[in-house]
Amino acid sequence: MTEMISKAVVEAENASRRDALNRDYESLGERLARRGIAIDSIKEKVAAYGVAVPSWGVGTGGTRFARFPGLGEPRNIFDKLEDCGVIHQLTQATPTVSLHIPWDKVSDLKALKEKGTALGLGFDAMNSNTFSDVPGQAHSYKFGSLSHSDAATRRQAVEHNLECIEIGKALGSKALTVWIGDGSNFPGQSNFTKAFERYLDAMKAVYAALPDDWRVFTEHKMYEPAFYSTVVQDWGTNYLIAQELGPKAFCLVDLGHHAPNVNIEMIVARLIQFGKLGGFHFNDSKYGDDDLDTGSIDPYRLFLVFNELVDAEMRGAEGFNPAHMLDQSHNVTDPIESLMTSAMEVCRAYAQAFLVDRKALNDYQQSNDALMASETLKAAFRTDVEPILAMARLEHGGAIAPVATYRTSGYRAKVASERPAVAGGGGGIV
Ligand code: LRH
Ligand code: MN
Ligand code: MN
Repeated sequence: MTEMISKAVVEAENASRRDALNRDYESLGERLARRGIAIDSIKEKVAAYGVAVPSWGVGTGGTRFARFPGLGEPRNIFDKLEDCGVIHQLTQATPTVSLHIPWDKVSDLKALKEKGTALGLGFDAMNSNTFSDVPGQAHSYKFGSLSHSDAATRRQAVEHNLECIEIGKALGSKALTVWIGDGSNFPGQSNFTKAFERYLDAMKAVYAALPDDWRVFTEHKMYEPAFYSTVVQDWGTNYLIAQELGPKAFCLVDLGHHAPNVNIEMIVARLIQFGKLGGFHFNDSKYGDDDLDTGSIDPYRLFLVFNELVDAEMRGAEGFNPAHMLDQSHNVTDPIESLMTSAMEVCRAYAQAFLVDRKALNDYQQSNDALMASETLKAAFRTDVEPILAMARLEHGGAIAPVATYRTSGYRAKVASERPAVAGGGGGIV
């Protein structure tokens, strides 16, 4: 096992915080016991939980206006995996990485898999990319991909998805996530029905190539890059796709892909009820698909999503097995710090959702006691579960304080001395 951060640094950092953590854990345990909750059982749930890191998240993002790269930007997929290794080592919450092809240039798959194994990392869902062109590509995706009016372009997009499956097979992945940017910018530009028919046909060809133990996740998004209509624009369309394709097809919910004020937790409940929730792209937003850090804007909404997930987990909802992945873009922070913090926010929401007194909630719902039902959720959300998260990390070799430990380790300065500086520049509109 390759540790990216020296064990001595992690241990020294933990030693300075261990006594305080023990006292905090004991005191929280006592308070939870009064509510009939065994703190160790929540800690075990948290320890067993994992969220995948997006390979595209460890580099500094950008906007269409500009990109301001940080120091030590990863040069290739191997550097990205090392950064993911840091995130998992310190948080013990991110055991897998989700790749994006062809953003990730993968040639030596055996070496890649070995590198992952050495870092204690597996490979989560593969992401295809038919929303941008690569040099030398025969057919452009300017006017769409899987729903393109031209059959050869659709075929090329299908082939790309098949290639992603093949790469994933070699790496041990078990799922393909398909998000397309197809849509239109003008009323009349595209025939809604024909475009969706073409998309379904193309996706059927992708679905037919899925190995038996694989799933395909289709990801909807209301708008962008198309600004008038989008082919896979909402969860209704997404549900239709999953139904049309078959039992291995599920809907992926990216938290940033909904109209403002949409009740995302209710969409999650609906998809669970009808056995079509495939997974998540966690992030946060204020205005649109902002890709802000998970839990940084509306942690209560994240908690309400997890309230639905934990409810389904506890009642053993049939076929319930969603994939959990982060999908965010970091413009002003060190991506490693953002991803560690985000993974911990997801764990926090998960732990808090276990604190909901579900029997009381059910009784308040039955008796239409709206205020107490809401207070029951709030009581769980207001509980500071940090000692549970920190203890779970500590007991599995992680850091009590991941960001502080990371800063002490000097990892960023070290990789900055090895990886050449990347020039910034204008974005797509300059
Ligand atoms: C689209 C999206 C999708 C892509 C990723 C880079 O907005 O959420 O998941 O693959 O961003
Ligand atoms: Mn996404
Ligand atoms: Mn997005």
